[in-house]
Amino acid sequence: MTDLATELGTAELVIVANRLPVDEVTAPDGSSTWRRSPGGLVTALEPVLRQHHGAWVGWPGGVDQEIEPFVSDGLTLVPVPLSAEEVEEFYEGFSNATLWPLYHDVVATPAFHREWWESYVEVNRRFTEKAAEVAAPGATVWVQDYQLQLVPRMLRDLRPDLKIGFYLHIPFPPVELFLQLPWRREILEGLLGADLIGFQLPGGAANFVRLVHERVGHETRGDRVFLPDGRIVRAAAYPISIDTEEFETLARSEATEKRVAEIRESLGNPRTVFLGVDRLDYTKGITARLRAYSELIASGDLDVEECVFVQVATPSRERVEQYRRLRDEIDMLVGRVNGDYGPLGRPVIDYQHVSFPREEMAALYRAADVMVVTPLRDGMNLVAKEYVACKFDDEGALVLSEFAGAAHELRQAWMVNPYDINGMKNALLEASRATPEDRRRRMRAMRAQVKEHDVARWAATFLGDLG
Ligand code: GDG
Repeated sequence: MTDLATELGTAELVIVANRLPVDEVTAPDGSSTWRRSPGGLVTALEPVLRQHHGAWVGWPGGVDQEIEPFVSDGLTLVPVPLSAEEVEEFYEGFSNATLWPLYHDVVATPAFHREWWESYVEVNRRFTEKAAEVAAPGATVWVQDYQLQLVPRMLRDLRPDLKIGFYLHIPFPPVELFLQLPWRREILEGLLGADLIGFQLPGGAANFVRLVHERVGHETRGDRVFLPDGRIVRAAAYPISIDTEEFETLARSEATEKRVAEIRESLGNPRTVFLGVDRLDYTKGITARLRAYSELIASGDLDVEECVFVQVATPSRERVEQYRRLRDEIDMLVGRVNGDYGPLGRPVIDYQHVSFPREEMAALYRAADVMVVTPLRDGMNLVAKEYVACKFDDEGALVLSEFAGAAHELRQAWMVNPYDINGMKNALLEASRATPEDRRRRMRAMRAQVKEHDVARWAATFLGDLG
């Protein structure tokens, strides 16, 4: 037997996630290869997957790709195909236009469609079947995120021998909001198929346990649910993190150092660089943040000759209607502010609707004096942690929304309520005018937090508790 779980039924650890951790790249001659997609999850899980004869089950990202399991960079990957209709109904529909807004405090209105739900059930079953095929007897299966909440139950029915964990990367909503979901009972039952259910924050775990008690009628005590068949399910918080060392190493490199100088130069060597980095998503609070900043420019509290706001908004879910509208809204806002207040050749807001390589991200973080992270609701927000990880000289200030999971750990940030524009304006001013000692004291404390709690520790803790 090889070290790789290429034979069916031999994987001791199976990760089941919506996406495989690779993207298909097509060469000019038409041939295609797979390239590892950057991301903390795969970095964290790679060593454990190797150690434990592991496999990763996920969608390869295209339409109707019938691909046999394969090995890429030493990882065994098991593709789950989706049809064009399923991409529309399961992925863009139920996952991203029903569950995503519902779980983020309905900051956009969730759409409920019965066909989308049917597709969600169908696709969850397909993921389950693949996972059941590759898992060795008694293996551990770790299911990831909101797209796959029915998998734990379906998998337990097929394979009662498995140890099953589930982790939700986004917030689990308050009881009153969750109850809007026509399929609320099925989702709760789906999750209860797991032995351990992980949430970003204790509040999410508590919401879940309360719902199970009130709506499914199971006995609960603390973080435990007692099922009629004698099984005990635990629901607890495991705040996710980043590969802190990797970011710091990247930030310290000479190439980054050089790039930081180039970036500041190209921005006109301003005194203060404000930075926002987000997927272009309505949960991230991009418009309100840019509005707060432009009011400070309009009033003269911030001088356009001395400051610039760099906003990176990575393209995301571009076929979903609400995301298209948001993009137009931001385009209009940035255009208006730059037209009204930007001197020739100097934008007030330098808006980048692109995805940058990781190296460029590290340079941007290092170049930024004030990082502005103001989601209306966010499970964790890794950008805030990445910024802190890159500030090895303890310089820089973080403005952070109370409604990001990260606010529970990065307590020394300038905290804001992203719905309070005046409050955000004050925080932006305070953070940019704080004394170097004050900034350093805060940054040191936050750095100690992310250094100790990195993504490897997150994965090890969850898997340890599951085992
Ligand atoms: C979900 C939850 C939770 C962004 N632009 C570029 C780029 N990024 C990277 C960032 C960061 C990641 O994408 C975004 O992570 P976040 O945590 O900020 O947000 P979501 O994508 O919404 O993630 C969230 C997370 O899952 C993990 O559990 O924290 O709450 O919503 O790593 O650096 N990376 C590169 N170029 C870009 O232009 N290379």
